[in-house]
Order: sequence, then C-alpha cells, then structure tokens
Amino acid sequence: MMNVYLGLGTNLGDKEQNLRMAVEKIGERIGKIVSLSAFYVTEPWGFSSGNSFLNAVVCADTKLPPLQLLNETQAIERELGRTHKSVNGQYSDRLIDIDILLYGEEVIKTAELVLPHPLMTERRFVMEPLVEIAPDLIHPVFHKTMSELLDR
Ligand code: PH2
Ligand code: MG
Ligand code: MG
Repeated sequence: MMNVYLGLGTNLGDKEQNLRMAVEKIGERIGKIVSLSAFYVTEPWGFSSGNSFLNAVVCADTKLPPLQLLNETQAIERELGRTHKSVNGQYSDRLIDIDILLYGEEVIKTAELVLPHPLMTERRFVMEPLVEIAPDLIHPVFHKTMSELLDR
C-alpha cells in the first residue's frame, strides 16, 4: 500500500459538489481516504479566467501502481464531465482536474507521468492545502518538508 497525494481543482459548475464527488470516487476506486484538506478559493494561476477555482488536496492509501492510478484519475475526470485537457496547450476552465502530486517517495520520469508533480512547489493552490494535511512530509527531490517549501 502506498500513500498518494492528489491535487483537486475545479472552476466551473457546482465546485463544492465537483470536489465532493471526486473525493467519493477516489475513496471507492483508488483507495481509502487518509486525509482531506479544506476547500480553498483561489485565483486562476497561469491563465486568465473570470471563474475562480476551488482547490483541495487529498491523501489516499492505494494499492494501484502509478500508471494504473493515472488511468483511474483520468477516468474519474471524464466521469465528472471533463471533456478536454487543454486548449492549444493553454490551461482552460474545467469541471474537475485531478493531479497526482506524490506517490510515496517515488521519483518517476516517464512520458506518461512525472513525479513528484514538477510544478507543485510553484503553486500556492497546491502547497497551502498540502501543508494543512502533511506539513512534515518530506519532498523526495528537494529533501525539505512541505511547510519549509511553502515558506520559501
Ligand atoms: N490548475 C491549473 C492551472 N491554474 N489555478 C488555480 N488557482 N487552481 C488550479 O487548480 C489550477 C490553476 C492547471 O491544471
Ligand atoms: Mg492541474
Ligand atoms: Mg491535470
């Protein structure tokens, strides 16, 4: 069993409901929910939109290997109505986005999946909820705690 941290984001529709449904499906199909952050209202990062985000981080205990986990998160995104990933390589509004942030302490670099998520430490909308549930978790590449990385 492995602790996996997932970043959740939505900026369309009933955002609270979108996050709740995602957490429910993660619990059913990925593994038991270990912890869930509060839901954070955040401004769009990296693109402009009039629709603010609701973001959260969830930790689940999974027996799925990384690529099967990725398939499952993408299937849940589609079930919750996500139709496209990006428009011309730009970020865009979405009903739900589920990003794998960390898979235990594994460092993976393949065409399909790069872990830890390469942009996670740049993003307050990820680091604030992550620090809420796992302040002392060590980042497997930077070898600092999540709370140290947030404070930088
Ligand atoms: N996700 C992005 C790009 N920008 N901004 C916020 N506030 N929250 C997100 O989840 C988010 C974003 C790419 O997936
Ligand atoms: Mg994302
Ligand atoms: Mg994504």
